[in-house]
Amino acid sequence: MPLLKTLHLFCRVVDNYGDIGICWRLSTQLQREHGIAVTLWVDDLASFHRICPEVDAEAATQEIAGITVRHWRKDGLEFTAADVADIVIEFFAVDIPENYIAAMALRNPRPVWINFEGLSAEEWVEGCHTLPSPHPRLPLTKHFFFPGYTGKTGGLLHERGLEQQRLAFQSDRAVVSAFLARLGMTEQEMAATKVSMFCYPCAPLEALFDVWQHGSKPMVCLVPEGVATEQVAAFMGKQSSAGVAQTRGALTVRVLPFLPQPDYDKLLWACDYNFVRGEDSWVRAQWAGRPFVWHIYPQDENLHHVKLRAFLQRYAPDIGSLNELTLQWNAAAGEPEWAQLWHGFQADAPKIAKRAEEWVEQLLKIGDLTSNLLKFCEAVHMKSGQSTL
Ligand code: TRH
Repeated sequence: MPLLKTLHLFCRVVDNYGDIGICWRLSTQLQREHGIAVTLWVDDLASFHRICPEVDAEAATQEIAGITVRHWRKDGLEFTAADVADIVIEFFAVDIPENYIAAMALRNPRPVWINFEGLSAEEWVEGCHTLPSPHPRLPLTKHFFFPGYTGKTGGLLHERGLEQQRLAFQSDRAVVSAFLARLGMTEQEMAATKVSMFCYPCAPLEALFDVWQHGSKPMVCLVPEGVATEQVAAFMGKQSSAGVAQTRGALTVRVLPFLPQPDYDKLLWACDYNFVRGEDSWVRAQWAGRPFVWHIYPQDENLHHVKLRAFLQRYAPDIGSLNELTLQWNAAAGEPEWAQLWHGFQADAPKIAKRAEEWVEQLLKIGDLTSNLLKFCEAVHMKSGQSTL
């Protein structure tokens, strides 16, 4: 039996799907693999519904896959000490309600309070992971928990059995074909080089479409609905919805429905190359063991370029073509010559594919984030010795 049995996770959707995507993944893993009773407070059920169609975007409270999901409206919520969980997580430094914090201070024992941070490959993360931050007035201490790439960080989210599922899927051509056929792909498209595309609207996708269109080998680019809509419409010659495909030269662009999270994993497993973005799809592409290009979430003053370079330095310092294509994709270097960049990347494809597989092995050694998080929470709980007020 776990020492700490209940957990409240507070998620505010700043934009897009990464905030809720990560919180949902964490919640399900805590519940399924560790038997924790999770309540997920989230302020945007419509975004949640897109990655998890079981979600009712109108319900104030609902039970999904054993997790209590509560629509987090800013006002009108009352909390007493009895409402507070053993572990309280604020995601990406979200402000949890003041009256909830007051109730935390009255609870006996006090909860373990975690600020769950964003993923970065930068070195400073090791120094900040698990740091305490005492509340200025109340007898409460919050701890920072950072995902990361070394044993001195929290590691990455990774469900038990994920690796076996991936390998079984990727080694069974019939299963892969059945999955792609379900997405509407023809056999001819399946035989082409398959690329999945998930990027921010500012990505220079038209330039890549142009290179692929004039390439010598057939390529299929699979774009979930709502992604890069302008560039896709320009290629298609019209606004396009799920199910629409258009071929020009060697390139077919196919619009897919926006997939439920588990199917998105399968898409990454099925494709030869994956373009991913933000945080969660980027991590899933790493677990897919296939070559990927990351479009990082843009920040003011190009701060994200530092984070991008830190990752490339860790991931593939010796593969110039991958570095160059990724930096150009993120407008982080020079004047792009897209045909040259893509051909360089393709020429190195075997090396890049090998690195992708080696990287999975390396990451698996760190242990999964959810187990690391619970171990840390238990240690904080034991150390604080707060069995009584
Ligand atoms: O959607 P993102 O850009 O999300 C975020 C947010 O912008 C957030 O504010 C920021 O903090 C973070 O990026 C860095 O990209 P991300 O993180 O990859 O999240 C996308 C989620 O959507 C992920 O859980 C995978 C999921 N997804 C599907 O379930 N189906 C799909 O078809 C696609 C394309 C994605």
